[in-house]
Amino acid sequence: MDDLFGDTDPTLPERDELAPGAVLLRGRALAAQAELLRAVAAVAEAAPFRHMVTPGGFRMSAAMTNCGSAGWVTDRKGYRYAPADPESGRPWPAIPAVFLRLAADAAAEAGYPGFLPDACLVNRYAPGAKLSLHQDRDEADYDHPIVSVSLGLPATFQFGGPKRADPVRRIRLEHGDVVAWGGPSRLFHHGVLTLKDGDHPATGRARINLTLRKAL
Ligand code: MD3
Ligand code: FE
Repeated sequence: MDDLFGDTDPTLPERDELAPGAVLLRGRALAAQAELLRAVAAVAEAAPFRHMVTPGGFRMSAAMTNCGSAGWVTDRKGYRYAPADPESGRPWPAIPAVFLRLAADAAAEAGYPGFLPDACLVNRYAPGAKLSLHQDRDEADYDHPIVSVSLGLPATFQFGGPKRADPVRRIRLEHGDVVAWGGPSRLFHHGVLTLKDGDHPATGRARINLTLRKAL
């Protein structure tokens, strides 16, 4: 089923160190995919996906929501972690146990034992959406890794270096792939190229990405 769609190419290694500290665990989320997607739907019921605006006034093409004691937000005032959803004024929903379990297991497998995230940004890409090259630096302590989980349509991920002008590699992230980004790679530039159209059995015409973080 997954291979008919091109997920989990058996010729690719299941553990791949992309750069020092960045470990791709192919297919690591497949076993929990149904539970993960149900949990995403429950989070989005409490805190609906929305298109946020950058400080420069651009609407982001990926729709976003959060769970955890803090959620990443952007508006005309800047980028930050906020304890409540600015749309509702209510605290973000709790991080589902299945997210925490997968993040801790994957982080440990990648060499980061004891990872306990307090924030999870959930990105939803429709065909045509992208995420420009950026660094994740709104967190308090860069010694903690970030764990990302990709579900649904495949994406071409761009992975650069510590400087914006560093050369970028292109990496395909598929349904079920989990990556732990820590150590030297924690502050590397990265982005997602414009999502190609497709229809995935698990998500339809969408890609969902979870990024689990220790923000506070
Ligand atoms: C490398 N999300 O939410 S996940 C983001 O696919 C973000 O939605 C992308 O970049 C997405 O900030 C990429 C892979 C990822 C996440 C965090 C990283 C790569 C990273 C942090 C440091 C280095
Ligand atoms: Fe990022």
